[in-house]
Amino acid sequence: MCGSSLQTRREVGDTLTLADRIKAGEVRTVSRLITLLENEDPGGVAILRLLVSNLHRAAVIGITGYPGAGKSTVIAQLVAAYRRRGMKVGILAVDISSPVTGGALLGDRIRMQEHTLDSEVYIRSMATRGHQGGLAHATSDATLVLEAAGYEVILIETIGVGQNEVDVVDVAHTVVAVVAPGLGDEVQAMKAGLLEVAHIVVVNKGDLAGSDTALRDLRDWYPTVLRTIATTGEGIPELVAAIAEHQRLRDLQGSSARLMRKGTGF
Ligand SMILES: Nc1nc2c(ncn2[C@@H]2O[C@H](COP(=O)(O)OP(=O)(O)O)[C@@H](O)[C@H]2O)c(=O)[nH]1
Ligand SMILES: [Mg+2]
Repeated sequence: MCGSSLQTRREVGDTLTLADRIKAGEVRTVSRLITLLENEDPGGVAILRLLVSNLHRAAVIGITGYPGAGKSTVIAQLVAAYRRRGMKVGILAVDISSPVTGGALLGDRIRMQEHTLDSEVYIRSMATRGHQGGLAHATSDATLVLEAAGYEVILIETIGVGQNEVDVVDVAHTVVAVVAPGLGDEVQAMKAGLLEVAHIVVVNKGDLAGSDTALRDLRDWYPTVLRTIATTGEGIPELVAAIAEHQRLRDLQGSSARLMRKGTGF
């Protein structure tokens, strides 16, 4: 009896210590907790419960699109832009193709290289052995961990195919769909799917032939369509501004919804 209550006390103590380490932004503990949550570990869930009571408000931005559209390159540019503003940035790469080919992840590492030595940038590829939808769940949990650790911007990279990905999109406040010219059929397919949930559409590879046509075509369908050349950074300030504007409108809507609820006594 006595032994087990001691044990429990020690476990509670561990939980508190780990939670404090996360709040202090200790990167190793952040990684350890995300792994526990990927494995649906009850101890990890207990720590997360402690953390969510006191969250910072991070901007959570989903970057979706087909492989090769330039998501990672756009993200590397966004990271640079947010770092110039002194913000702490977390990146979650939810790339279901990576465990199969390994290639996408390697490519991402190369594109993110300049940021990997920056202690204010956290990069993690997500994996889960859990049930269907587990990836979306683990990503949502990881977002909370990063918020608790003081990350101010969280970028989630996903491939825009499959139900799992659309679930991940639910985690993000602002969803940016990245398309590239020359992927004509895929743009058509995306119109019926992921583009529907996107708040901002980016035609990347604006230096390639066909980008004008893609822009014109998409502007018939979506209010916010931007052109970027992620390899040079062209169009990135406009994308940062569009994301900020979307978050501002969303926050306004959120507070007016709260006011309405107050007004009607709910
Ligand atoms: N020409 C051109 N190539 C680009 C641009 N953005 C990315 N790329 C290239 O497209 C390839 C795929 O980019 P990546 O960011 O890995 O795409 P992801 O699979 O969507 O993450 C890489 O070789 C990039 O260098 C761009 O604006 N113009
Ligand atoms: Mg990528």
